[in-house]
Amino acid sequence: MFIIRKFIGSIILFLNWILPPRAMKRDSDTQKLVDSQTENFKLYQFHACPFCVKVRRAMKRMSLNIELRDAKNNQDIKSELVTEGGRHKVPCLRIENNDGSIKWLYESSEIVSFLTEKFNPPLKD
Ligand SMILES: N[C@@H](CCC(=O)N[C@@H](CS)C(=O)NCC(=O)O)C(=O)O
Repeated sequence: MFIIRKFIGSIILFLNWILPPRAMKRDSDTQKLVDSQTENFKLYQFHACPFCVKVRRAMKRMSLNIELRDAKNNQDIKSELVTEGGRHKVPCLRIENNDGSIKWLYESSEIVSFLTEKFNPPLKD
């Protein structure tokens, strides 16, 4: 099972590498503003997890510079995720709000929707 997972993970990483998403371009002031907004976000993730690759690709598409935290190999980060977030499940986006409150957002689709709504909302008529 471990070997199969490792094999699938490697294929996903390889496909991700040969088919990188196109990053959106913003003018530098807008990108700085976006960077300041994502400064308080941290993505807890595993390098070869397909759901994490999905979120990282969405981040790349939207040119979001969000700190990645390795919850597989780094024991401190892993226990932070479990004790503060509540579950050892990745991906998980740690969102620190301006008032200091913290939200731990699990589920890749939820994370992608949250980021898309905030940084790449669909055009309205
Ligand atoms: N439905 C979840 C699935 C996430 C998931 O299954 N993540 C796996 C890694 S690929 C995980 O965190 N497993 C916990 C563990 O290995 O301890 C999502 O879309 O985010």
